[in-house]
Amino acid sequence: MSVTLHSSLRIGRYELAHRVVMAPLTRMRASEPGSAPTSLNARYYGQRASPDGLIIAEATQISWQGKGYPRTPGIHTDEQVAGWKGVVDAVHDKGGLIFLQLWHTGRISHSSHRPDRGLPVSASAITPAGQAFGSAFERLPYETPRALDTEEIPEVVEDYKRAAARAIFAGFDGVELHGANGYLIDQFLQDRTNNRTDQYGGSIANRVRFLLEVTDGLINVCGNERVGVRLSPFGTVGDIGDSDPLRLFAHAIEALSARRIAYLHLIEPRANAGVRDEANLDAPASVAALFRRAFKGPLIASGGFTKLSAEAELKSGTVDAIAFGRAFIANPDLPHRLAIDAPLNAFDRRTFYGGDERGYTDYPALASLRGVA
Ligand code: 8OZ
Repeated sequence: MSVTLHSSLRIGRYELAHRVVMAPLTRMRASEPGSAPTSLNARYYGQRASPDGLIIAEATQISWQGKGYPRTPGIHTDEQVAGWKGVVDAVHDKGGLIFLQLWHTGRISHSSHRPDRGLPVSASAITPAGQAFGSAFERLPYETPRALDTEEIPEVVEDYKRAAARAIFAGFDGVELHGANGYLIDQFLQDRTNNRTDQYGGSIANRVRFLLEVTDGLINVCGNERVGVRLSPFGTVGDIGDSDPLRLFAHAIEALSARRIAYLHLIEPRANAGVRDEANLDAPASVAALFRRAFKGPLIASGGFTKLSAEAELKSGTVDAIAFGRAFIANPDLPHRLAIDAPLNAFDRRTFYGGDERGYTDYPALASLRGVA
């Protein structure tokens, strides 16, 4: 029988009932100050949970230094851990699984997000093109980041490990390392943002070192079966780029494969198109197809999939699961709707970031549309 969105799948130590994964989605609705998840956030995730279905919770900073946007949550204080416990419980109450995405924004930040007003840090002191978000959602010129000293890098790795330990303590089933979209890990990986001359810069092996040290740190804390990694080869978000992305990402992905992590999560570069900047016309049609053979474990792809295109990908064997973003924002019961070919609610882009329950917890499930309690 051929694989569909509703065939089961083993991911690490978990047996998923279906392959409709909720993608990590920044919604900027944590408490401020404090950057802690709230009961509204718990309600939102609980609505989107399904029995043995996987949710990857939104990008969550590992430290104040890693914070880059207003009202994004953290996992480095007791208050944040308590908030996340509420989220995890709401998902587990419905029999769902939830991983937390661990995030350091690096240079895609602004000093105003940090209690100590320190400059953003990065692999190198290279200013991004574009504008930062200030703490009141205003747009500000990016600052030139401070390059991390070689001796500081183990401290950042420790921040990732502490965040992972807190995530497990809060009850998460695993963690996903955010290595995508031009944030800190990507800033080390790609040569547009990394001109270091120490063991973290120069050769591909050196630029991949930080990703692997962090991954090994997370494996140390959680075990390889509870660690996933998300990458965005050929992406352009965050003014990122590399002179040889094919060789760079093949090297990174083979090294992750050897570590037998729970899954690899790739963002298709076409996801850029129409959403943010222009599409990268140098990008391959499918990075999942390109790197499929380099990674031996489960592969999740995301980026503008519909049921039709998702099932075609699964059937062709290019990927093992599909992560849905915008469709999950607007359809709390997305796995069920896809299973029965029900029509989908349309999403409203104006309420993606910031605000309250509107455009967040008020998208109706089918049952309520049909008048069932
Ligand atoms: C949208 C707005 C802010 C951040 C990413 C975490 O692109 C994000 C993000 C998305 O990975």
